[in-house]
Amino acid sequence: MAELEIIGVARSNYVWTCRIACAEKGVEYRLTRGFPNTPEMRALHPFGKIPAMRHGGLLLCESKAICTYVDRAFPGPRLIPEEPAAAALVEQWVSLVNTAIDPLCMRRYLYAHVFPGTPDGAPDGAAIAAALPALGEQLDLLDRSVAPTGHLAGDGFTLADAFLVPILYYIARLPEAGRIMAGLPALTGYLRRHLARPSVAATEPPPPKPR
Ligand SMILES: N[C@@H](CCC(=O)N[C@@H](CS)C(=O)NCC(=O)O)C(=O)O
Repeated sequence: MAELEIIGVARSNYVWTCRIACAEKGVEYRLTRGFPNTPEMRALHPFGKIPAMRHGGLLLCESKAICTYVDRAFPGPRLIPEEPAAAALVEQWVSLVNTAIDPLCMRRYLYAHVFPGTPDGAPDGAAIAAALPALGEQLDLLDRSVAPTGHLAGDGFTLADAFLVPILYYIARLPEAGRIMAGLPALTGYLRRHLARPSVAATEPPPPKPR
């Protein structure tokens, strides 16, 4: 079978999700460096985002499409279950993570720390403060949602967890989110357990460069 190639950079939460999906399925792949908003990525993704994927003649972008393809094209444990109601719950959480949780936690809150656009490169305190009320609400929701089973959808690891864990990993290291999460034992335990999962531990990105 042709080699599968994921194009992007390891630090991207969406690239990490695709790598977790491959690791869960036991799919070997090559990670090819590709940076967002470059001509190379615009040739692979209409908006120049990462990741993209190549497999034989198939070129795909969008992490959900890539992970769903990997799940269906290869044997191994299902990341989206067969059973319609269970599958729908996974789809629901993947959608909530991608349309609400990533935009707030990563694009607004984390970016205000790491890509602040301030003259001296210091974190954007006003943007961080503005994000905190909604951040607290989202983390609280996630804490309540993972409390019953230790997973986001159903009682086993699914694609929903593969989308959420990289986001939590990044924000838990930041002071405000770290403080909020310290008061949310179910979510903290969820993150700790999933970071120890072999597919997640084996694909953990390199540590961020010191500022
Ligand atoms: N909906 C896309 C989002 C991918 C995405 O936002 N990737 C980020 C890196 S984590 C990116 O390429 N950002 C560059 C930009 O938005 O300009 C997916 O699920 O793959």
